[in-house]
Amino acid sequence: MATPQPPTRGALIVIEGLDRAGKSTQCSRLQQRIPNSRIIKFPDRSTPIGQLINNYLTSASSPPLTDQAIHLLFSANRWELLPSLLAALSAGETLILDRYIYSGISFSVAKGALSYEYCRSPDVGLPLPDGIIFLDLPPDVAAERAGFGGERYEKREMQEKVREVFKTVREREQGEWTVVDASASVEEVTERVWAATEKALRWARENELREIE
Ligand code: DGP
Repeated sequence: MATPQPPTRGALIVIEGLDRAGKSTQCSRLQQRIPNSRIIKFPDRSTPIGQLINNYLTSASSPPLTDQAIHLLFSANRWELLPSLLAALSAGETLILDRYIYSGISFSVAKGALSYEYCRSPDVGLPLPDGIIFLDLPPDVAAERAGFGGERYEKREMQEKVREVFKTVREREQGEWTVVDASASVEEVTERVWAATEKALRWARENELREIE
């Protein structure tokens, strides 16, 4: 009788980009195509830590949190979900993350007061994605999309800075990066995102999950 095999692990796929780049749409489309998959959105505003983050983003915290405090809360929000992420991956579920540590570094560095090394350090030890897809969109195009402008960071100048820092992040951070021009049609973006995802799914079938160093 054949010995039952443990399930192969799920893949960890990250979609990153500026605000209004189309991340949520692409995450849903991926989720529809990948059997046994789930979207995890960061920040997860439903937890107590996530509620503090939500208050900050909607300018409801008074006095406002310092740059250091909010930076560490964003990271803590990822760490608090880690046990459930690892359990899902080892049960064979593929996770599609809508933002991850790369937003964490880019938004905080873009504010100007915190160094790159400081910003990346709290996330060291979290799982390294099998593929990171960056939806690239000039901030002036993003600004024309519906819904732009409501929250703290959704200002054109800030988004320009974030886009610049993301370039450094893509050069410095390990992992398989794919940049997709998000100003193309939704269908074209979907196909490019899918091509990168297929590679990540293959990688995950053949390789152990690693940690961010
Ligand atoms: P979203 O819920 O995806 O609209 O993200 C909320 C805002 O917070 C958005 O402007 C991007 C920013 N953001 C997301 N993750 C982080 C993070 O880890 N650190 C910082 N400083 N900002 C983040």
